[in-house]
Amino acid sequence: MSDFDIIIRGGTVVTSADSAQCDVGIKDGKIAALATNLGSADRVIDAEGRLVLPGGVEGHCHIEQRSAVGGVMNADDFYTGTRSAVFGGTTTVIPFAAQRKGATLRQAVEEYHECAGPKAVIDYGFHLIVTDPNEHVLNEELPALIEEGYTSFKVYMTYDALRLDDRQVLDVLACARINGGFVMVHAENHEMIKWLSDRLINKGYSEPKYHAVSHARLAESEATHRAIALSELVDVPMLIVHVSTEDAMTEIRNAQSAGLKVYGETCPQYLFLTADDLDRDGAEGAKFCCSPPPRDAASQEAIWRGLANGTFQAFTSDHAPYRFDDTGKLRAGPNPSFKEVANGVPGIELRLPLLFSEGVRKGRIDIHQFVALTSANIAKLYGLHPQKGTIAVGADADIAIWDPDLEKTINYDQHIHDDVGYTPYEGRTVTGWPIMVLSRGRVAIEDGELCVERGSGAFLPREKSSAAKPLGRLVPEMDPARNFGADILPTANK
Ligand code: DUC
Ligand code: ZN
Ligand code: ZN
Repeated sequence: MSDFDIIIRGGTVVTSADSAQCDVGIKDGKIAALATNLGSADRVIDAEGRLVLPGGVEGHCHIEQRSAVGGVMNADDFYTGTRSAVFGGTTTVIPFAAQRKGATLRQAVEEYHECAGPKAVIDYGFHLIVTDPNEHVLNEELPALIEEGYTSFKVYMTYDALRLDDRQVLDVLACARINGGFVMVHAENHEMIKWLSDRLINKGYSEPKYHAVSHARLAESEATHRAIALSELVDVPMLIVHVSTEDAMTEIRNAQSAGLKVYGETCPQYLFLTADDLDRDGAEGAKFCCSPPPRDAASQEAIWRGLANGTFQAFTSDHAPYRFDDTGKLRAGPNPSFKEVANGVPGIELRLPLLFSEGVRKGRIDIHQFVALTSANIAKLYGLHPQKGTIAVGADADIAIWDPDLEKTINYDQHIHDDVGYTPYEGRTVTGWPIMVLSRGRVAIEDGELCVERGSGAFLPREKSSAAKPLGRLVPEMDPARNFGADILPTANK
């Protein structure tokens, strides 16, 4: 009998912390040894000249979810969404189980499990989206679901169908503090966006490009500032998702400098697209409508700085896929107003290659930062580390073997495996691709083929994250020693 099921031989093994020239021994789906001269295996994979990286952990994607604008169904189901992810070197996804208004969180979780179980080809967890934080949700459902491994949840400060007001956000934060949940926030000022949208539409400015005008930069930075203030008031950490502007990033940076546990996430669309993409011919601009919208070259440079200097912990795709037809972006007709276009761009497959090519190859970040931003940090933030996000003895054998020099000019039909029908990154030349991917020790991608079955991905209940632990630093008004003894801080026993 062989010592291992698989040995990956001769590659450079890289984690968020280290690089080593060593072999990887895999047994029963786990990494069993890291050394040279490992002995025998049923299969030896030659990784000479290759990088052996932890598989990507996708911390923000929407799969089989309906849009906030118009209730449009995502283009990808759990088969095509996870297939596309794994072709791009990602081995874990954490999409959302979104509470429908009037329905329970439990119903959402059950519905998304029914979708994912028979279809996912790689491992998955679920964040929750809380749209109705009523007493039952806050006191019964969320505490129970957190204990069952749904340890993170997103709240929206905008969208009529999803938004919470500040008081509701505070209620969710209090619940997170008491139960060890981790809160993600979509931070945009709802009234600013609505007011701008109404004025634009009333004056006849309805093409997709005006989406970028309606979602003003100030709407993002103001809401980011406010969200951070709410988090500080309750002393509960928070992650601001899909940051697109320098000003919002600076709010996060300032909070971090002040010692607050505020985390930041950004996405490829804020590095590689601009508002000018929304101004393409006809309705083409609708392909690039997402919220917040892509901004400009100066914003892109700022976001790169935030990736390099550690302001951002997570680089995710925010894959929110809609077809460019009457099932998706054009549901309201061939020339929809920007108000009628489902918000979101696809990117789950190109997330890693784009960052590798433009970030690592061009020297903006190093390879360890790349692993941290795309895999290790996300696994840590969401309670999956060290099972996911690293190459270490005992971790799941989720591994992407990269050819750092392989160059491709992106062509949707040739290179992309989602069900969207287009990529916003068409025609861009990218250097460095995952050429072989293992998921829990199974060869998932080889020679450009998917080698794992529908439904073979496993659900991942997640631990409570240490990132979610309160700082223990109270503002005076919450501190009984300084607030005349008022006992109002949400804690586990109250
Ligand atoms: N927010 C997301 O997180 N994804 C898509 C659209 C949106 O507003
Ligand atoms: Zn969002
Ligand atoms: Zn999203």
